[in-house]
Amino acid sequence: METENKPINKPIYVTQPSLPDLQEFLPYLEQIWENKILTNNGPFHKQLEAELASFLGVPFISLFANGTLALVTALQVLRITGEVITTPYSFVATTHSLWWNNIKPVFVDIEPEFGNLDPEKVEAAITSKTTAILPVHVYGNPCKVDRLKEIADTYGLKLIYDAAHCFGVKHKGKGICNFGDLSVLSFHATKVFNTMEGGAIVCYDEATKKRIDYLKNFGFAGETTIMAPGINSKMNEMQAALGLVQLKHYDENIAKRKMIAETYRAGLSHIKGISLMPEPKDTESNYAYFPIFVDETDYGMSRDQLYEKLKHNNIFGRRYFYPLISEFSMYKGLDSAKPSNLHEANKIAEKVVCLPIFPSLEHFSVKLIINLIKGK
Ligand code: T4K
Repeated sequence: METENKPINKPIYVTQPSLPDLQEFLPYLEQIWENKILTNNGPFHKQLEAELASFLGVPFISLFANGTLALVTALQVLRITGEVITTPYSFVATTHSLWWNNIKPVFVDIEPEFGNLDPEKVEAAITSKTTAILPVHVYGNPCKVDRLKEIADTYGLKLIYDAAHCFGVKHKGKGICNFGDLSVLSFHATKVFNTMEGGAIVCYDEATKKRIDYLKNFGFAGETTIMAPGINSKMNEMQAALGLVQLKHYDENIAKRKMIAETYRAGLSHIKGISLMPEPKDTESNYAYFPIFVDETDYGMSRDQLYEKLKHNNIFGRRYFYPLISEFSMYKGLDSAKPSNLHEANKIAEKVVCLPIFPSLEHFSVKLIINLIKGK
């Protein structure tokens, strides 16, 4: 009990990257120094693609320097143009990937339970220019994948999932990246599986995998053929080597995250004015984020007041995702960005705080955070 009230002297951030023991990584570095292959589909890159495809239970995966470039490329590989339906409740990179491809984002509201794009509102936003839907499995909670597929199939639209939050998540007995036409992952430092920076596109056939590989390497399709003005978004050998070591520790890290999530859930479930997202059905989670939602009237303190109180106590939660993407100046002028079109998204963006969750977060810190929220 004593430890639970110990003040926190060092800041605790929303996350802290997991890293393996340096000794475990050094032999990989020695091998890179030895063979002098630093990038361009080197041996560790190939090995990580093979290991990840098997680990995630997906047919093909192409590694990237980061998730944002993977999103930009995913849209290009399917030749997406015109208008794309997407969610405002995400990290800006989701919509920026459309902007970089000169595609008009059309924001559709979210469903309140998990904060994901509401399929029932998608059809009303489809026009003759719509070519694709770009939903996000936000916080790692699966979208309504069957309904979204049904809509995409009916209207002849492509379905590209921003799966940046859901590395390792399983849904309905299979890897979450098996839904849609493509899925895009992020291996950023803040993610459950990190290669410092990194990302990937998951696809289902060899021809698409080849085109993705061309696009991330300037468009080279052989020594003298350029198939499109591709970019340089390749993952390098150091990142890939780190990924190979990180993968060995994935299960133990997720087990630690799960324990933290369970402690939060038990400690925060019955506080008036604080609500939690339910645990998604038919899903093996990765416990990437732990969002809570503050109702000012019932809790007696606004979300921002709680956020500041936590900060004052060295706890640096984050308001993911506030402001909504639709509120940023480059998107605000769009018709679909109007708050009246995005009622649920606006509501939860005003209430959310994501609490610290990462494998090395100590039990006493979790208890202290719970007690601070309880007002003890
Ligand atoms: N789609 C979605 C849905 C995404 O969430 C993201 C990225 C993307 C696409 C794009 O993928 P990438 O291109 O990034 O691969 C962070 C991340 O930078 C971003 O990757 C992530 N989403 C987003 C949700 O969160 P910030 O601005 O909150 O990061 P930052 O630097 O403030 O980090 C948060 C906390 O983590 C820090 O307060 C301290 C801790 N931290 C962070 C870093 C980078 C560390 O302890 N060590 C570190 O190295 O955006």
